[in-house]
Amino acid sequence: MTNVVSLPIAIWDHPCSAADQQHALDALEHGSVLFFPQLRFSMEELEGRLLSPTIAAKSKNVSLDCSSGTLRGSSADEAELRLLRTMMQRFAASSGALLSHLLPRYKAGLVQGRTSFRPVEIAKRSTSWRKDDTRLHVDSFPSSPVRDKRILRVFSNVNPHGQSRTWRLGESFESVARRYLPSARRPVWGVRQLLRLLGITKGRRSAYDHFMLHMHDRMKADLDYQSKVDQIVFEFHAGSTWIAFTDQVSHAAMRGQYALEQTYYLPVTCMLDPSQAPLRILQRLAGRELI
Ligand SMILES: O=C(O)CCC(=O)C(=O)O
Ligand SMILES: [Fe+2]
Repeated sequence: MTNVVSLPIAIWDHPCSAADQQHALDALEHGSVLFFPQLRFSMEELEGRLLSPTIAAKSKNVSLDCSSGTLRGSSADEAELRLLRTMMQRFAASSGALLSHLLPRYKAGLVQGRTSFRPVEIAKRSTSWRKDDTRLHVDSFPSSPVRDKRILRVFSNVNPHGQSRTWRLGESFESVARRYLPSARRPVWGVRQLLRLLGITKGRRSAYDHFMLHMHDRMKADLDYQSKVDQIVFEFHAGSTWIAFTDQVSHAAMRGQYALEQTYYLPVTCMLDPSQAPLRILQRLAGRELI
């Protein structure tokens, strides 16, 4: 079962003890969620006007590509867009500072992905079952293959009314894999090359990506599994932060409004113990390379 491991860190850009670093690395790589009950992301007074679901056009979140400054998914006016960009860049920088102090081992390999702001109440969103994050799943994105990389995400609940963000956390990655891998078909020859040529995937979808998508979909489609599998409910209170390898941790976001999230990609080879990576676990179970 997925554990939640708390750490008493309260400042984003502050040295961490060697003991905290070791504890954090170990917990994350073994599939726990790292929880920082006292690590609040503070918003400036002016940024209060961003706390409205209408900031996010029709999508569930606004996303920022920090390298180009491109914001997607917002219908805000110019002044609000500037505020939004500044706030999200500040969150991206804060999450980067936290990771560099807490997980220095990863520093050389981490690649920054998108930053997202999630101003819409999860429980009120309507989506297809495949995009429904209220169902337990491991992260895998159809258009963004990761191949030999992990997905590491930093979340912060910035709800101004004291509302928690409620997640369910399910069984270990290996248990999920043992359950759903046997029913997976091998990728059909040529299809992955075609997806890439047509620009449907950004880069080549590896066999690993193919099996991860299969698991993501089968978990979400299996309502019996959703209700019966061993799981816990965890409330991330307003003003708290958490980190997880979301390609490994079985998670579902049930309720909550106003969160920030920063995605990072980490090469499996940068892990202290790469044998814990979903890629290596699936390769072991499949008895072959999946890259
Ligand atoms: O917004 C959240 O709290 C998490 C949703 C989710 O499953 C994800 O972003 O992977
Ligand atoms: Fe997810």
